[in-house]
Amino acid sequence: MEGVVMKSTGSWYSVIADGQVLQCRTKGKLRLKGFKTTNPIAVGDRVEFELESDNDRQGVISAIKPRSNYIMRKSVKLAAEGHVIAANIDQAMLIATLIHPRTSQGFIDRFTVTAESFRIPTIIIFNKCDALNDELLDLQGEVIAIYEEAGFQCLEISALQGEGLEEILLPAKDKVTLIAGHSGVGKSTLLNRLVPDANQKIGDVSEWSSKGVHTTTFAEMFQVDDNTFIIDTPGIKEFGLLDIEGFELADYFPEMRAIRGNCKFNNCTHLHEPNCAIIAAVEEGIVSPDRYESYLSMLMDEDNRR
Ligand SMILES: Nc1nc2c(ncn2[C@@H]2O[C@H](COP(=O)(O)OP(=O)(O)OP(=O)(O)O)[C@@H](O)[C@H]2O)c(=O)[nH]1
Ligand SMILES: [Mg+2]
Ligand SMILES: [Zn+2]
Repeated sequence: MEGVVMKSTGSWYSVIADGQVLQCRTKGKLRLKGFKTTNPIAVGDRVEFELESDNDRQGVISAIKPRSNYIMRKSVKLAAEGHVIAANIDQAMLIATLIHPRTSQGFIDRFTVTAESFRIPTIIIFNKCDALNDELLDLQGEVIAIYEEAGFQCLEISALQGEGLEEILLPAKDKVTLIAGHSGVGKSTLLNRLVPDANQKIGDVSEWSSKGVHTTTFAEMFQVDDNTFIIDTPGIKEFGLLDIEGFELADYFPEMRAIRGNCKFNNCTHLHEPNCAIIAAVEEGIVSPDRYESYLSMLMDEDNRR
C-alpha cells in the first residue's frame, strides 16, 4: 500500500492512505539515497507499507518514494547533517508579523530565497492585523508593496479574529502548503482556524522580549479536504542558506532573475561589475533597494551560505 506521512513521533509515523490514518513503523535502515539527514522519513513523504498481519490499523514502512522537493534546515551552521522539515510541498505560506514578534524584511528575504532554492514558491501572509494601529498598517502597506513588486502574493489576515481566511483557502485548495515563520506569529492559531478539529496547542508571546515560546515542536500535516493539506511547523529563528553559490543567488530573487540575463557578464555577482542590469534597475527604482541590500548581505555572509 502507499500513503503520505502526516506526522512522525520518533519510532511511529502517522500515514494517511485512502483517507484513513494508520500508524506505521520502520524495520531496519530506510534512507533515501543522497540524503544526509537526521530524520530519514519526513512529513509529506510518500511511503510504501505493508499492513501487519494481526492489526489492520498498523503497518510497516518498506520504502520511501523519491521526493519531488523538500525543505531542510541545519541545526548548526556548517553541520554535515540537515533536518528535513517536510517533503513534496507545493508552496509555503510564510507568516509574518510587524509586531509581537517582529518579522524583519531580512528574514522574509532569507526565507523566500531558501524556499526558492528548494523550488518552493512562497506566499507571504501578514498576520495580527487586528493588533496594528493606522501608522503600523501604513507601514505594512509599504512592506507589502515591495514584495508584490518583487512578484510575491501577499495577504493580510487576523487568525485570531478569523479575518482573511477565505483568501488563504483559495490558493491552498488542492495543494500541500507548508506554514512557516518565527515562533509566536500565529501559525498554529491559523491552522486551528482552517482545520477546526486540529486542536494544535497555542502559545504566548513573551511580554518583555516580544518573542514566541516555541510551542509547536514538530511538523505535522493536517487535511482540510480530500486533496488539500496544510503543514504546521515549529517556529524558526533563522534559515541558514544552504549550498547556494554566490553567482546563483540572484536567481532566487524572482525580480532579479527576470533581468539578470541583461548583465554584461554572465557570471555577474551584481556587486560592482560594469553594465550590471540589476544595479541599473536599483538605480531606476525598478528593484527595491531593501531587496538589493538583503541580496548583498546574503552574498557577503559566506558562513550562512555554505
Ligand atoms: N492579536 C493577535 N494575536 C494573535 C493572532 N494570531 C495569533 N495570535 C496570538 O499569538 C500567540 C502565538 O500564537 P501561536 O499560534 O501559538 O503561534 P505559532 O506561530 O504557532 O508559534 P510556535 O508554535 O511557537 O512557532 C497566541 O497568544 C495567539 O493568540 C492574531 O491574528 N492577532
Ligand atoms: Mg505553533
Ligand atoms: Zn549584474
